[in-house]
Amino acid sequence: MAQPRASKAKVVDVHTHMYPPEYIRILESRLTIPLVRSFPGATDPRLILLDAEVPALNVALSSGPAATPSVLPGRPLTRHFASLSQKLHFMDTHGIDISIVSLANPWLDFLPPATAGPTATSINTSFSSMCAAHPGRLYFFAALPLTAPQEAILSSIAHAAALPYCRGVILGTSGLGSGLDDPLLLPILRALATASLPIFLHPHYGLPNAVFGPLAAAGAYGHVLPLAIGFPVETTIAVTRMYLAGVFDAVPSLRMLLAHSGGCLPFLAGRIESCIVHDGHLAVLGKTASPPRRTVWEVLREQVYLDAVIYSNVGLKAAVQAAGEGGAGRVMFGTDHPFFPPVGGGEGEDGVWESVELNSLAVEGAFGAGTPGAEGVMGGNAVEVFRLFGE
Ligand code: 5CU
Ligand code: ZN
Repeated sequence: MAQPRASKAKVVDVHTHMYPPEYIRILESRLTIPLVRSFPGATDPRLILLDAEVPALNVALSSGPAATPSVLPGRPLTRHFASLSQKLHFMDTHGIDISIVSLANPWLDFLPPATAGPTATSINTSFSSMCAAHPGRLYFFAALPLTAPQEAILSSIAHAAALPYCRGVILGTSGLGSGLDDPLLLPILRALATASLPIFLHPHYGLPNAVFGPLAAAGAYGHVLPLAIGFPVETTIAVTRMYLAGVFDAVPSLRMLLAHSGGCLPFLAGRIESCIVHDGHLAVLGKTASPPRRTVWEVLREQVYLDAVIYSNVGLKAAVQAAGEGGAGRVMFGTDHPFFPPVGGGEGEDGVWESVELNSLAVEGAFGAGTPGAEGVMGGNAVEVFRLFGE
């Protein structure tokens, strides 16, 4: 991909994150994950987010305040995470016309109930101001204070819906603490659907560290298992639980954009559907349901969009097929910036990122460069679905 493009079709990044400076200050003040820590000898402070990074954090902390740990925990907190000018530079470098920016994980999930509401207001207002400073180039998905009482969450939704550049909300899979199939979450999901705010569903919690084994805990496999396997499996389980609990039927106007092309859903939807049909209890419920039970495939095609952050045309084709006839219209390009920078950091971060190229090449590989399908996935679909018409 990269500049300059002959085509006038818009390129839109629907999966791109920032931490506004006030959020970084919260992370700097914390003693448990998520947190930001500086270590002697390291160029950037370290951003430590995931449970899988706790063993390395503990080793680093036990080496003492003056010592450089042999393995630095987490990832560098580069200038890309909080800087708006860096986001715009990244967009320009990669030929991205419009970004729908979202707070990165773990959002406000860890905040005490009393501070979650005001923090959501402050963060969403910051995103709104960033967008207003670059009209037509930036929109955002708002963060919700899910640990706060229900009234505070509902007021936060109303606040977000009234912000002119807000195009949805970003949510993790924990819901109010018991997942997205929790009946107590239904009023929140209904409020989002009524406000026409789609959910961008994004993983964070992954799988328990024990699943990955002792070598992973000792750092031998880096971040590969939690990010490449834990994240997509988390998304798959969360959405399947919603489906099994009937959430999509209870809130039929709810729309969701799933990160990383829906995790394993495009590949596993057939097996999920077959397991339902062959499960005595669910099969009976399905046959007597009125209106008739929609299949997993139908829900995917009616209420779900998928991003194209999958890094290969094999995965991308599966996503497009899972999205059904005309499925290319439900799949949208993203970068996951500022995660996955070029290895080595420094000046390289100002150039073209391999992680972005892999995703744009996957779109070209799946559809052919410059075809209507490719242009839709690269931006046209997002313009329509998220109404990115420049207001
Ligand atoms: O590299 C990572 O850990 C991440 C992350 O935490 N969140 C994300 O969106 N992408 C990559
Ligand atoms: Zn992401």
